[in-house]
Amino acid sequence: MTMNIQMVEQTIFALASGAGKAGIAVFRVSGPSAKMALSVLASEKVTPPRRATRVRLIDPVSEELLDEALAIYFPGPASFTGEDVVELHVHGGRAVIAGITEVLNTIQGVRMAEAGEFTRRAFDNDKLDLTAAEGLADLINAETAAQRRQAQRQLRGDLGIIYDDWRRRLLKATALFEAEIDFSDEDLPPGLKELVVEQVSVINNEIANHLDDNGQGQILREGLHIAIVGPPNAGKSSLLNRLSRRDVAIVSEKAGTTRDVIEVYLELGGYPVIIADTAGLRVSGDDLESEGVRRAEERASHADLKLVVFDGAVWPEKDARTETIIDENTLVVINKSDLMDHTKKEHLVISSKTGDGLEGLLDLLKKEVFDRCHAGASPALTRSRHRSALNDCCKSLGRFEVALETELKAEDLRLAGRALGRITGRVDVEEVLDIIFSEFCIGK
Ligand SMILES: Nc1nc2c(ncn2[C@@H]2O[C@H](COP(=O)(O)OP(=O)(O)OP(=O)(O)O)[C@@H](O)[C@H]2O)c(=O)[nH]1
Ligand SMILES: [Mg+2]
Repeated sequence: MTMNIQMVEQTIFALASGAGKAGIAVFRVSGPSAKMALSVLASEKVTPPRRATRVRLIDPVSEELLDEALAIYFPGPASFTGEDVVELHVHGGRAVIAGITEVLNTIQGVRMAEAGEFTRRAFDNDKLDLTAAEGLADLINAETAAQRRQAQRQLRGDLGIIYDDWRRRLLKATALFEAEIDFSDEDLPPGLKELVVEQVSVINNEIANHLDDNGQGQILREGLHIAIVGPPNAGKSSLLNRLSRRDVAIVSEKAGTTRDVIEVYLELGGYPVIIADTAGLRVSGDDLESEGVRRAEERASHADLKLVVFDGAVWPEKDARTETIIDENTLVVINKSDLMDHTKKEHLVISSKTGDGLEGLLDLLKKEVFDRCHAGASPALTRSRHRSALNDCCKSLGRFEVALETELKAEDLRLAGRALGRITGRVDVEEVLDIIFSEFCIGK
């Protein structure tokens, strides 16, 4: 682990709670001068670790009372950052916050924290790995219950454990393989090479399985994209307004009303979705409308799920251009049931006007969203950063399997391990190799 000396010597502080007026605001101070900073501010001597203590915070220059507050001292390394940490729970008014900020800023060796710096220090002090740090960021950004659960898992280290396990096993295999190269003349147990090849293939398969996930974890983190598409005037915008329970898109009896893609962020059954209303599909002489149609088709092609809406007023006439869009990721609905005398129910029939059939559509949507976001028992891949590193790892392992030269094979193994190390932030491959190697007692 490399320590940045300058960073460690400085003590940082920031408002840990959100900006603006609130009942309570929390300051966090971290670093070697944290306790000293508290003694500058607080009139009382605060010593008991991890106990909330009532203090009066005083401006040391004017001797004016800034606030009556609660202070908690977390001595390092048993703190979030691993350093000495002080938390101040103050009244959340702007003047209180400004007063305390001003005093803290004047203390020697204490400065305002930069974005993410507390978590950065926690990472530098081995309090969490990169996947956990990302989990923490996701937890803070989580908007739905399912996102919260996924973020909590990742923060707890569930993903880091999996990636680190693969990395350790790969390092071991690398050590065995290098032993085979370096000590081939000596007394090595027979069948080492075969053992490595088998282990590598097992790891490769496990990673490939993890990658083959239909993107659930990423979809859950980023939101499932649903595109509403169909012919003009079918009632797509009316449906969006119904689903979002807001008047977001303009509805009119004129065909070709919607041009821009209109997005609404919704929660369906605890899962995040982004529903997009699009322009009605048709050939148009109007440049703006044509651009809208182009955008509609592009959006449909990238959507995780398409909600195709046909116009019930002309049913069973179907629009051919819309029909070409239908695939296995499509839900088809016929809108304007109030204008239809529908006896056959082979499709979902709804009315955005009366609300008829909307419950059924919502249930179906929730089920589709669940199927696409729910990852099941094992922790899901949540970020493209992880995916690309895992792909790199698999590529290297694939090259290892086909390479003929021993030196090249060893390099492929090292590259594969390094790719995994990038995910958790453990890139000190050589160091760990040394440890494993020294335990290995070749020939002795
Ligand atoms: N009777 C009836 N009329 C509806 C229903 N849904 C929408 N409409 C009407 O159909 C017309 C078109 O509705 P929109 O929601 O603007 O249709 P659209 O598919 O967004 O149309 P474009 O944006 O032009 O592609 C409007 O006059 C709506 O009031 C419905 O369920 N029943
Ligand atoms: Mg519209």
